[in-house]
Amino acid sequence: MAPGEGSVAIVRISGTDAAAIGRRLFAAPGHQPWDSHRVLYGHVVDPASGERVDEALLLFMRAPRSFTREDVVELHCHGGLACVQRVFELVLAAGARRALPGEFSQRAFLNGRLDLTRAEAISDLIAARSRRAAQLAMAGLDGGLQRRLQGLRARLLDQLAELEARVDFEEDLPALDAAALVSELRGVCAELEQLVAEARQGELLREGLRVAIIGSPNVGKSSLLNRLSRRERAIVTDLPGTTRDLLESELVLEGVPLTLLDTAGIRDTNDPIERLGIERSRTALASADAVLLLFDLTAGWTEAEEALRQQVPPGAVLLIAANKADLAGVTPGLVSADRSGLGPAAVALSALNGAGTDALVGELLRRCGATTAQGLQVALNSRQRDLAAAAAHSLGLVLQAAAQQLPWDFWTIDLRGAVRSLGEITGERSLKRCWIVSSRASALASERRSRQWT
Ligand SMILES: Nc1nc2c(ncn2[C@@H]2O[C@H](COP(=O)(O)OP(=O)(O)OP(=O)(O)O)[C@@H](O)[C@H]2O)c(=O)[nH]1
Ligand SMILES: [Mg+2]
Repeated sequence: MAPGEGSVAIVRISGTDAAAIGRRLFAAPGHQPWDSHRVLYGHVVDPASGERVDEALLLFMRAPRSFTREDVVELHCHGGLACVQRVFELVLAAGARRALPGEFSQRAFLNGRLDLTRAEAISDLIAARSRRAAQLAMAGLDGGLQRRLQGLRARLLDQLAELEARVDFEEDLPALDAAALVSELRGVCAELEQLVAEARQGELLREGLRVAIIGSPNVGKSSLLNRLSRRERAIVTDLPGTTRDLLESELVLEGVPLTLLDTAGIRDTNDPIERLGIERSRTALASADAVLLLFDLTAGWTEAEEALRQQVPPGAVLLIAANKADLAGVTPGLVSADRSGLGPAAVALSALNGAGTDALVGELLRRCGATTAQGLQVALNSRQRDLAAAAAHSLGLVLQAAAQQLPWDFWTIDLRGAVRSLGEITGERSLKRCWIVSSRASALASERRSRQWT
C-alpha cells in the first residue's frame, strides 16, 4: 500500500465551530439525531455544488467529553489519497485550519485532559518500533509515570510545608524532626536517581541502537547481517571487497529495535570505489552506539583487527566476535576465559550456519544494557530525565544544607527548586504550586497552634 493510502481515513475537527462545519458538509439521510457520541451514516457533500464527495460516517463528541475537551467531529471517510484530500479541502474551505503536529494533544493538555507525560506518551506510542516500546508508552499513557512523579512531588511538598511553617511560625510549632525529614528527602532523591538511571534503558527501547558490523574484508560481515535479518539483504561472495556501500537493515531483537549497518571491509586499497566505501565504514564506526568487530578464525586476530579496535569510539559498546567457527573446528557460543586461540573474542559463531548467533545477540544486548530494560515499568524521556536529574541535584543541595545545619530557609530554596522541576515534568502550573505550598504551610501552622491551645 502506498504511504497515506488505507481503507479508512479519519478527518478530525476540534473547536467551537466543529459541529457547524460538520453539519455544513455532511448529509445524513432520514432522521438521524445529532446526539453526542452517536455515529451517523451519510455523505460528505460539497456545499457549493451539492456533489457527493464520499460515503462516510460522522462521529460528534460534545465538549468536554472528547479528547481535546472541545467539540470534536470526526469524518470517517474512505482512505484513498484523492478522496481524503477532497474532504480535507472542503473542511478547510468551511473555516477550519490544518492542525499543527501534536496540536490535538497540546489542546488536550491545555484543557487539563492530559498531563505532559501522557501527551508525550502518545507520540511515543505512535513512534514505537517494537512491542516492548509500545507497552512502555502505554504505561505512560495510562498515567503510570504521572502517578509516580506526582507521588514523589507530594512527598516533597509535605516536607516543604513542614519547613516553611518553621520559617514563618517556628516559635508556635513543636521542634522539627530534622532526621526524619532528611531521611524522607534521601528516599525521594534515591528514587529520582533510579528513574534517571533507567531512562537510558527506556531510550534504548524507544529509539533503538545503531550497530555497525566492521572488520577486514571477507570475514563474514554481510553473511552475519543476512543471518540476523533473516533475509538475503546483502550480497555475499568469497571475493574480498564485495560490499562497497553502507547497507542498513532494521530489525527488532528481543524487543529492542536495531539498525544494523553492514560496512565495506576495511583495508588499504587503490580501488577508488572501495576507498569511498571504506570512508563510509569509518563514518558508521564513529556514529554507532555499538560496534560488532568481526574477524575470521581461519585467519586469526591480526594487526589489522588490532588497528580497527583502536578506532572504536570510547562511548560505543564494543563486542568482538570470531566468525567461521565451523571451519576452525571451534565450539560456537560465549567464549570462556580458558579457550585459547580465540584472541580477544567474546563470542565464537558461524554466520554461515547460524550457530552462536543467539549468544552474540544476547551478549550484545546485555552489554548495551538492554537486558535490564525488559523489566522496566516506566521510563523517562530525555526532557523528563533532565528535569528529574535537576530535581535530584536540588535535593542534594538541601541535604548539604542539612548536613551543615544551616537555617531552614536555606533548605527551602532548593527544596522549592526540586518541587518546581518535578512539576515541570508533568506540566503543573507554577502559580497553583506556590499557592498550595503557602496555604498548606499556614494551615499546618494554624492547626498545630490550635492543637497547642486546646
Ligand atoms: N564456512 C563459513 N564461511 C563463511 C562464514 N561466514 C561467511 N562465510 C563466507 O565467507 C565469504 C565472505 O563472506 P561475506 O559475508 O561476503 O564477507 P564480508 O565480510 O561481508 O566481506 P566484504 O564485503 O568483502 O568485506 C563468503 O564466501 C561466505 O559464504 C562462516 O561462518 N563459515
Ligand atoms: Mg560484505
